[in-house]
Amino acid sequence: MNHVTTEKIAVTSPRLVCASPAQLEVVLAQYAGKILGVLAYAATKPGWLMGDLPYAWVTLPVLSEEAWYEVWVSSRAAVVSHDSEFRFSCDGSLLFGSLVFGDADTGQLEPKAFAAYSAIFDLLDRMGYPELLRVWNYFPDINEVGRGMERYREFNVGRHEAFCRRGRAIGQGMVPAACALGTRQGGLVVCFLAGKMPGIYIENPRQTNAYRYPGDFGPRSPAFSRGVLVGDALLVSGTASIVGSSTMHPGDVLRQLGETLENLRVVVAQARARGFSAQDPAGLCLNVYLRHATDFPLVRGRLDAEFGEARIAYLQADVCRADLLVEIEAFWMSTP
Ligand code: 3EB
Repeated sequence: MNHVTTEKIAVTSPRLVCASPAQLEVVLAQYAGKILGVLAYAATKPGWLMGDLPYAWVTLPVLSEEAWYEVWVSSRAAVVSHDSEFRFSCDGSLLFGSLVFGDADTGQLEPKAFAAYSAIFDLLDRMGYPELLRVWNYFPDINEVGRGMERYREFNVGRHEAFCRRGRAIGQGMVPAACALGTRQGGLVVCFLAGKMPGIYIENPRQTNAYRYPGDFGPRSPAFSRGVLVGDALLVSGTASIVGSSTMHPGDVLRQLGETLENLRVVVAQARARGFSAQDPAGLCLNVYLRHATDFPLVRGRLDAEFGEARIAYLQADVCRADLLVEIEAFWMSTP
């Protein structure tokens, strides 16, 4: 007699705890054993040692604090492992990892992006967490022209190629939520959240799906969705002043901000139609990336009025199109 057993995997919802340098030690102690990984945003190398945890230092100036830590947490025990170039942690439902290629400021970015994504896919397949849910991409000189092409476009070619070579269809929209920002130093930093089960991938009807952007934005389209629902948590990709596939309001940061907020509202509305239910602004975390530090007071004024209780980090970064002045990514979880 044949017994077909289907393993039932309880999906965990990721949690995000944001910490200033003064809060970090307490947060790490409070969530010990459940931490998936840490993104450390700081212009100068943070002195704090993360021990064994998967973590990445993102070399961006933080405008609102000295440094800013995103501590990704599971509701279950998370086990840290090492495997070739990776440090990652798994909770039976989610896997978080980071990959740093030290020399991304020299040479071509396309093969580095291809190698990074290929290595990530190999790890996920090997570990049995095949679904890429959310990716954070940071590398220097994103708007500089490399070998005949802007480096962000080179990055897109390598990323796209890695998806295709590993048989991961892009055209059906099973692509992770993501962000891609330019740093001023350091290598290619890629952090990723993956799952045993796919997420619910969200698109924005005001915007062309990024994986269908026309060829004027580069020879290969960027492989990301506008957001992903993982359990009851919503992870919104880097969102900017783009309607259709065109940049709106070049040169005007406040109007770009208004367009970005409208795009964020639409992504959240799309997620609600697919079951997202968090309402409490205290469960909302935003990263606001500004091309020019001088725009910080103006943008903060507007966002303070818009999002009272949310945790907001302001970072100075190059946005992946030279005419974009602001980009916002969001995480929203239910509060108990
Ligand atoms: C955009 O909407 C703005 O290449 O992974 C936002 C989020 C952007 C992710 C990526 C790029 C990426 O096209 C740029």
